Amino acid sequence: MIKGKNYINGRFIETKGETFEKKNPANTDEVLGVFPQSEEKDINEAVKAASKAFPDWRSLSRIRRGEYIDNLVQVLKREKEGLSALVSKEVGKAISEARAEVTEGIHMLQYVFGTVRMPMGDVVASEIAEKDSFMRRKPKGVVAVITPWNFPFAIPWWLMAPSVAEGNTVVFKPSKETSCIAHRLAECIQEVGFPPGVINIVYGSGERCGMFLVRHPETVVVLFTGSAEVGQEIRKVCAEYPEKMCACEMGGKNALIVLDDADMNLAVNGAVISAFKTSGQRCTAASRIIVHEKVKKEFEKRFVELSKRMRIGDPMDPNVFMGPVINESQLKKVLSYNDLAKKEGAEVLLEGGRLTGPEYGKGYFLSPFIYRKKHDHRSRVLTEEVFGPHVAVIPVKSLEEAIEVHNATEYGLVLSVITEDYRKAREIRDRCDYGLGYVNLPTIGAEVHLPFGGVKKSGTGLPSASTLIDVVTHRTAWTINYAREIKMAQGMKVEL
Ligand code: UN1
Repeated sequence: MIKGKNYINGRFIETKGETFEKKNPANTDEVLGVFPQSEEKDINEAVKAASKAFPDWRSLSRIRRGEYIDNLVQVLKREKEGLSALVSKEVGKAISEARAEVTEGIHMLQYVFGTVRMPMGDVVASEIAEKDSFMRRKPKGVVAVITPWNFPFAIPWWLMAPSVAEGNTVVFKPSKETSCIAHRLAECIQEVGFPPGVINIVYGSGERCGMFLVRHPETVVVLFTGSAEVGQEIRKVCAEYPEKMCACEMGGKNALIVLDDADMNLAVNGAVISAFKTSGQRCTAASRIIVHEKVKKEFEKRFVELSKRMRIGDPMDPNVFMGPVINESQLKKVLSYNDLAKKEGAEVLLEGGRLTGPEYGKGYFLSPFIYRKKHDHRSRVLTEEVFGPHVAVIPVKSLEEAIEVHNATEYGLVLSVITEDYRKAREIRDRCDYGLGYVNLPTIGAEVHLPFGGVKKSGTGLPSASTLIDVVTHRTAWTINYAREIKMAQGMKVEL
């Protein structure tokens, strides 16, 4: 069992106050760790350490900062199997998915390490021949990183790696649900020997410590991934400060669109992977399958058959496809949406519910719930994010209707279209609202060197992963005159 301590200024800090426990969602008898519930004073201490570390860290060469990242990659690679097992246990995701997540986090660090020797700006011409202008990126200061439980390894690195490589310092508050993995990250960060204060980690709830981090006058950037409701609250708080900016990645009501010419194997496998990997608890998961009437019958039959075959159980068992959901409240939320679908008149294609019995009794296991429902913009189940193994099949009569139904939610994160017709795929590409689009693939599985972020209620228009550099640096203009006199642009006269 892990006894977690806040990691501030390069040290694990003893705290006396309240604590909270983290349990294994597949077996709630097992306590995985105990952590301090941090308060305002702990946040203040962490931000102070990050502020103090900023000037020296910023002064290091970008390449030298990158070397810390490279050293971190070596440590994380060595620890990969243990980290993957911990992710699987703590989140309940299948071990192969946990390994993929750790790989994804390492990829982000490798990507960032590569960028430190790449240009950090541009040189541009001036109207005046004797002038050179530079566009240079400068770090901003202390970055607050607040992350969700569903990707406790990869998302923190998507956000922290570019932040620190560019010369910022970080205070990281993980979800309470994944404090164990954050604690292991702190140990790896300490082993690498990052200068004290460059990365600080504090545990606790969003309300009791996350919001203090957002409100702290010295956190100039807030990077948040989580629900649209919390994201919106964070945006409002940030707007009260003159220079604080935030980049929020929030949920989705993603769709897989199966057109009338679709390859059925791609459609059916793509639907199962999109809807049920990580028990549907990815912001990239598809909870809507928009299917052309012509292929609906075959698609539904095969989709239900394949979903029934999915092995559900202990996520550490390599043959298991779907583990438990994260906690009791998530489980209840999914069940209430299953009920709501029926109340809204959905036709149930595969009944889902809580699994009981010896293999499941101690965890939060759910079986998949699949239903058919015609689109209706007033329907809550067809427009609200559920975050669980709950998926709607929505029949449509044409490409036109598929596009209309796709766009009829407040979200816009991921879409996928299954088609053999490149013209139809292009219509989807250009007319649908999304941040990540796929053709003949599931909606999940983005790679780190692409932008990751959605439109509408899904994001703030500042994608993370590779493009986060735009958020954590300020683009400055720097102009030098090589002449012995002053010559102005725009034809401005300077003679008196
Ligand atoms: C998330 O669900 O919050 O594209 C992140 C994917 C993963 C990342 C998901 N690479 O499914």
